[in-house]
Amino acid sequence: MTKNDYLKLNYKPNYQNEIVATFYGESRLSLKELAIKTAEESSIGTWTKINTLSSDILKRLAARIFYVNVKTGIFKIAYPLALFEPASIPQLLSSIAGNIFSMKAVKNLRLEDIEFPEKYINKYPGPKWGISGIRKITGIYNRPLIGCIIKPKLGLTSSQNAELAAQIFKNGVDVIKDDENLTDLSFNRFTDRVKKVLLLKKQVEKQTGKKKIYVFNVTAPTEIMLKRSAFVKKIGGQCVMIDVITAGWAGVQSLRNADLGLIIHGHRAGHSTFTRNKKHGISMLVLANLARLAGVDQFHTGTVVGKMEGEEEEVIKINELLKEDWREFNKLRENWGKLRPVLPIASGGLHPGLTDKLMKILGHDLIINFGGGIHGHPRGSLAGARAAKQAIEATIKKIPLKIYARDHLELKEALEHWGFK
Ligand code: RUB
Repeated sequence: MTKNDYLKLNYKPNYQNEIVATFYGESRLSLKELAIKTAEESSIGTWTKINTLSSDILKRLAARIFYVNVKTGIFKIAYPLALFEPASIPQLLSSIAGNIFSMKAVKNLRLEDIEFPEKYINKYPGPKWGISGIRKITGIYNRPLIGCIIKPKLGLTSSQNAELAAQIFKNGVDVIKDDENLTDLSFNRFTDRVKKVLLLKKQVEKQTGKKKIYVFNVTAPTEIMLKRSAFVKKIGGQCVMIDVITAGWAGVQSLRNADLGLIIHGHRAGHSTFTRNKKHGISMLVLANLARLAGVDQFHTGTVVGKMEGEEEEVIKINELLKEDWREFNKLRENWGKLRPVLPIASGGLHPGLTDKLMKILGHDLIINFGGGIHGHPRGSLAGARAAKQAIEATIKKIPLKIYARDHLELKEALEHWGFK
């Protein structure tokens, strides 16, 4: 085995037949040597020459490093498609995001981006509903969906939860969700919550003539999660949430593959354990790719202006990736095949005073989620729901929040309470 088996700087990747991964690396070795170790360990090689690795295997399956930039620390590797099992995110990650991070040679290593051939993409189901499906279900086409997270995260009984949801739905919110850690707890049993929420939601829909969505958090070991999702479906729900990192991509795929016809909401709690360090780990952009492949319909991607880390350029790029049918930012790439676009969710630390800035940055194809920004309103959650709706209305009408607040009391109170940007 020679270095040149992996290092092919004149090689032009074949985007129809290879998965291309972009890495950032730092090492006591040269960047080229780090790239070679990465390419070996993530495809077919190991730390020493092995007699079982024939020249034929090497020729067919060795990953090829075709780009190394010592100034930026970036290197790119093309992997033959034969290295990957179709439609298996676990197998994909065990290859290109597995052992490599543990190598002693690595000081820092980050999987920055990943590009898939269309034929690989098309083996995945992608979202069942996607943006157009969700908009069709809700009948909302010209504005972001207004979302609310029930707060406190944990503590309400199933009846309190259902009552609160019904009141918030009545006051203009389109989508209400369980928080990431609300699953099946002694004081709020999953099945009770589903029954009670859906009963009241039906009544509100009758009264208001508007379709509402409640997002039930089904996160659990896979077989339990599937049972919970089937229960939601049976009782007449349309949407379930899975914490994609803590439940794992196999769980997400199993949920999608069960094809229950439910909207799948992807929460990303825990992602910062490996996305936040800009030098090491896996980028949020890569996770967005995985979410779309696995078939999440709506996915948390960040707010820029809220409480969670996530820079403007990065969040915009992630949202564009989820929404686009064609990857505009690199024409060389393959498109998303038959996979539907995913609706981005802006969530975390949002309040009515931030909506115009948020929508200026991230546009209208969004769910805008408020937790504290509704339940922390000085006159309570119902006034908070109205304030959130008014803030989005004002932004859609291109009226400054401060002006709109003159004859919208709840918005005025919210702006006085939290300020605005
Ligand atoms: C929001 C909240 C969500 C975060 C997740 O509550 O707790 O779980 O949005 O973050 P609040 P992200 O509105 O009170 O801040 O969407 O960035 O993954």
